[in-house]
Amino acid sequence: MTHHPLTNQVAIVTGASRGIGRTIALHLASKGMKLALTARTADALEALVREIKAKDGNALAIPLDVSVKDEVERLMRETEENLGPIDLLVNNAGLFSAIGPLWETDPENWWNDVTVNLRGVQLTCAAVVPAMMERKAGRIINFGGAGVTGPFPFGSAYAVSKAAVTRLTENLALELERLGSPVKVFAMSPGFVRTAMTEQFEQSEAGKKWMDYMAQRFREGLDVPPERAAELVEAIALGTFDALAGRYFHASGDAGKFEEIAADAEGIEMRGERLLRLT
Ligand code: NJP
Repeated sequence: MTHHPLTNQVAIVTGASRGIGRTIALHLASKGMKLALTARTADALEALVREIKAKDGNALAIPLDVSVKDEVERLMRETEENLGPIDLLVNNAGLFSAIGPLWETDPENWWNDVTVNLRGVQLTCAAVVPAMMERKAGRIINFGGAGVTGPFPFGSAYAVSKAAVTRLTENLALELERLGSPVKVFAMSPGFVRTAMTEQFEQSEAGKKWMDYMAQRFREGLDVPPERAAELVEAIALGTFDALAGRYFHASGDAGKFEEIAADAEGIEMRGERLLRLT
């Protein structure tokens, strides 16, 4: 394994059992990071840990539900006990199951999407920030998505939860800054990626009925590989965008422009870009 500035740093990746989170985990492991991997599906996490270890990486599976406070607190404890202080939290876990017009979706299902997407981020951030503040180091990346930059018809629970996560991120970044903490928080979109979450647009009854306008992107070849998200996570973990904490990044739109964006930090701040605002 080649030496990399992230080698031996500790990261938690939520939602690592499949899709984008799995790709991020493999990418960070290839840079030598020590990983705590979480999701609800233990088998898939264990298989990923074996795959990482087979390539001389260091990873630990901690299966749990990110929306349950005690379990999230256990995640932080077990990570620190087994791997060391946490340098990076990647809040990638997400759920999109309430598909359809608001009045036709099951209200419990609707709230469960919001609970996983928003409460999950709230709980993990709240659990990890005190230790990061104490050590005066650490970065957090929260996943936004459709609904952040505009409406997302037939995906209202998902949209409001992702918009809320983006506001939570800016809020938290400002709170840390005002308290003089060097801990940095960012929001990002992975772009449109073929995963179980988006394949339901082609495969489930509700997806075919209501989300064909999104499945159209597959037919037009507009989906992007999950590796773009992993590359953006790596750049954020390296501190590339520390001057832009609290703001929103896009794995596909920003690809190949990391240095340009970082160099324009003052301009981005002056123009008020990459923030959730009314125009
Ligand atoms: O989704 P998927 P993606 N507690 O469904 C886990 C965002 N995004 O990779 O618990 C703990 O393949 C679940 O594991 P399991 C998106 O909103 C995507 O596409 O075992 N973990 C699995 O590992 C999400 O935030 C696109 O079922 C829970 C993972 O989360 C992130 O990217 C576009 C959990 C979901 O894997 C990854 O999405 C965009 C819980 N309660 C944003 N519930 C895109 N794909 O195009 C679920 O803008 N998980």
